[in-house]
Order: sequence, then structure tokens, then C-alpha cells
Amino acid sequence: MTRLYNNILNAIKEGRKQLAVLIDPDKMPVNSIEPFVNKVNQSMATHIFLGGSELQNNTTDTLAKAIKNYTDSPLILFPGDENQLTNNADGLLFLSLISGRNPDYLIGKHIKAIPKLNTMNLEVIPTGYILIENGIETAVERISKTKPMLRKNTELISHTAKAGEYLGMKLMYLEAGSGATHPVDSEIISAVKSQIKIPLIVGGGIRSKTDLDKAYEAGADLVVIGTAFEKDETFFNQIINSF
Ligand code: 1GP
Repeated sequence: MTRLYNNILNAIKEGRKQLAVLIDPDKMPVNSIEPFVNKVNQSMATHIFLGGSELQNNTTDTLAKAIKNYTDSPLILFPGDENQLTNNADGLLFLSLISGRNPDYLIGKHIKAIPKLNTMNLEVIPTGYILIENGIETAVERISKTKPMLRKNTELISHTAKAGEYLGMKLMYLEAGSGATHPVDSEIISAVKSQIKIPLIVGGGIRSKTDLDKAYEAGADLVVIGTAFEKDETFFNQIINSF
């Protein structure tokens, strides 16, 4: 079952840039889903991602069900741990935090997820996850207890991505962290893009149409934006019919 992944590859082949709107379950009340998802539907967004590094109240399952009522866009889980898995989504980014050396986030939590995943029908997409320094400590750094890669270490970052590709990962995700003050630099995106053949996702701290275009121009195939939509839903107006 590789429908979601093939659609990502096809979009790249056809020169279509992709955008995922990230919904953090802790910040999205269920009764706000309908108006929010309607805005997503009218925008250039191609995917909805659902998840957070650490959830206070686990409403992922209820939210996933509600989201699917209002959209045909693919809903992909972006979970901090196995408790956020639900069969009400279409797919799962099976993230391995390859910028860090915490075994729990490289393989440990993945093993714990298997009993649940075996009962589900999600399209599981192996994804290399690389955390890049952004100026402030983000939730991923705090919770995973790993240090982000330094921005100046462009070569090491691109070698890490290449190693992930050789290990069989199907997507590579450059992450500055949710709410980052400094999105991933264009130089880093370009350097990684020139090393790998798999699709490149970029997220963290992207707050304007200019930031978005910069990430695409540097080589991002799919950009993820969460905070900018949470803080100001009028941001959707900037990206309506952007293609
Ligand atoms: C976080 O990359 C995503 O994992 C999105 O980040 O919330 O800063 O848009 P923002």
C-alpha cells in the first residue's frame, strides 16, 4: 500500500509543490475542526498532518475522525509517540530522529508501536527526521533529549540525509522545530536536495508566503506549516490559489 507515497512522487514529477498544514491536537478543539479544515480545503494545501511531540490530552483519534468528515486531502499522522496512532488517518510518517543519538527516537518507540500498527491499516512511510538548530530550544529537542545539528554543519547535515536514504528511508524531513525563530536555511535545503533522490520535507518556523517560496526555491518538495495557521487563520488567505 503505497498510494500516499506515490502521490507525493507524482506531484514532484509533475512539478507541483506540496504543502502540509500541521494540526497540533492540543491546540485544536474538536468544534473548530470544521471551519479550520474548510480553510485548508480552499488553500493550496495538499496534505494535513496531525500530531505533536508531547500531548497533554490525547484527542488524536477524535480529531482524525472529525478531519476526515470535512476533507478528501490525505491525513498523515506525525506522532511524538505510539499513543498518537489512530486508524482514522490515511498514513503515518514513521520518523527516525537521525540527527540525534537517542535510541528511543531512532528505533525504540518504533518497536513499541508495532502491536498497535499491526491492528491498523495505515500507510507507513519510513522518514528520516533531522533536527536543525534554530536559535531557541524546541519541543523536539527537549522531549527527545537530543541536540539539533548546527546550521554551519551543512556538509554533515547532507551526509546524514544521504545515510538515511541509503538505510532505506523514503522521505527526508528537515525540521527547525515547531515555532522556530529561524527556519531551515536555503543553503542547507539546497545542499541536502543535491545529495538525495527521495522527496524532501521542510518545516519549522515558516510564517510567510516569502518563507514558503524560499523553501520551495531551495529544493523543498513538501513544506509543513503549523504555528502560522494556529496564530492567524488569515494566513490561509495569503496562500489561496498560490499555484
Ligand atoms: C513542526 O515543522 C513543523 O514539526 C511545523 O512547524 O509550527 O513552526 O510551522 P511550525
